[in-house]
Amino acid sequence: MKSFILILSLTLVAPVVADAQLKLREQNLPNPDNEPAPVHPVPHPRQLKWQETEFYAFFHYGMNTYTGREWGYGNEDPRLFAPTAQPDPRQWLEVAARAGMRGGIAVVKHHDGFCLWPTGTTEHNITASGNEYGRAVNIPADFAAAAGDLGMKYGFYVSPWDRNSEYYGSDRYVREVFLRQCAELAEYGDDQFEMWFDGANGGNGFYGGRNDVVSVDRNTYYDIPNLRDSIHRVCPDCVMWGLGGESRWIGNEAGWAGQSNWSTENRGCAPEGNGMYGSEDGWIWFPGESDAKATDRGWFYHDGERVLSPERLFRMYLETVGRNSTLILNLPPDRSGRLPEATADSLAALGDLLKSRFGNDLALKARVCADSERKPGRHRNYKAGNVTDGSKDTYWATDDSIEKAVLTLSWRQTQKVHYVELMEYIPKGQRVKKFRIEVSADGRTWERVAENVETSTIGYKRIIPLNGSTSDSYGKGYDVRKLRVVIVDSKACPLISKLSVY
Ligand code: FUL
Repeated sequence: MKSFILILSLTLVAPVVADAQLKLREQNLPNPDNEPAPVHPVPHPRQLKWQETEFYAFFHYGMNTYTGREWGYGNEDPRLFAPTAQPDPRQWLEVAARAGMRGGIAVVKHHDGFCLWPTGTTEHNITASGNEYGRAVNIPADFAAAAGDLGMKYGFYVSPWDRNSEYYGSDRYVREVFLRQCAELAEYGDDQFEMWFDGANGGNGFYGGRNDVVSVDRNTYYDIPNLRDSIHRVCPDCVMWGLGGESRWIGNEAGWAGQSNWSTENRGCAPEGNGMYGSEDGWIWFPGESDAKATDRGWFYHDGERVLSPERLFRMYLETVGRNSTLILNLPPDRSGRLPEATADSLAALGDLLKSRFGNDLALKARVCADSERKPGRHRNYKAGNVTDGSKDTYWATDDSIEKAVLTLSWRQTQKVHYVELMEYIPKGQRVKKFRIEVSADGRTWERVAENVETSTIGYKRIIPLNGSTSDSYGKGYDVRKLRVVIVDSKACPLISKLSVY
């Protein structure tokens, strides 16, 4: 009887002990999830969130809207700012949302120095404007409130260059005007996603009546490191664009990024240079943003301007968002403080195009497999199926030694396909250097597609038109039973978080 009780208790206790031992061993393992090592540099979490914004609007509205200029001199009478109706930032953002955008940046001070909020830093602001509509508006407040209601991201453009301020060029301007203006703007919401600092700096201007030419070294003059730290204390997710050093100018204003485009760079704060392409061996994470106009004249509204066609805007989307850049598309409100109807219509049609072309992911009904899968860890696996599971936190990976690999989708029935979209798991760095896409109509023989496209980098997102053209019409598409992505070269084992087919 005694030995029976002993055996029984040993049988009950043994699994508990074994489990505890296993847990202890796991805790001591250096990498229980078998996670791949990062390839540096990697994004800051705020840059990651920012890259996820992808497509957002720019709204150039202010004194220039009423003078017909692009760069005001700084001597404009504040009374010239006289909206013909109550400016309506909510309508601006509604138009953006309809186009499929996830947020917007409102210009609240351009180079002319006129501030669209009641600032304590200068009298050159809306409280001195020409009518009740002008005096009643507070663009940062109204814009932030509308964004909150519509569930959109928001931020502000504040020009460092100020052609109105008498102090421009001295320390006093930086301390008492510019940094304070940024601080005031930060108070309009701690969830801002971007602050935009233009590269245009110094030159001639009114400067409080001095009518002078002032030049500054924009890399040192504005005390950017201090500004960045201070803003981040209040708005932790606010990426400081351009001069701010957290995301870079794409190097043109025509709405395109390089086909090969690294989110890594070697430069510090200077926003120009290798903007379109980034640098493969870059030592900072400095992802590109492409600023482009949706209209055919300036950044600000001009009589007689025309909005670009939805197809042209769709092409811009493919050549920016589809090439590892964000797209900030400018929509200029007119003198009533609203976006003209033609702009709203074209943008709505763009939204429809994006939905009809990218609304039905055919990869979701495909069988997914890979020629190689990384060994799973205790809480994480690296299966091929992770590329279609809808989660941005999972990914397909290979073992460390494998930098060439093939991901294949197969369908029971023939599918009509036009685009392939790929996303790398960038929290661990941008890796892929070369890949190709092949399709099979019969499930046995393979044909390479988009051969004229540089299928080099992927990054946060890459969209490949299978007919190789971003500018042509949508085309007839390809009939396929199977499709494969062949990763040919990568800085380290590739990590793919999403593969979509449209
Ligand atoms: C430029 C500015 O000088 C333009 O006026 C505009 O604001 C554009 C987005 O950036 O550098």
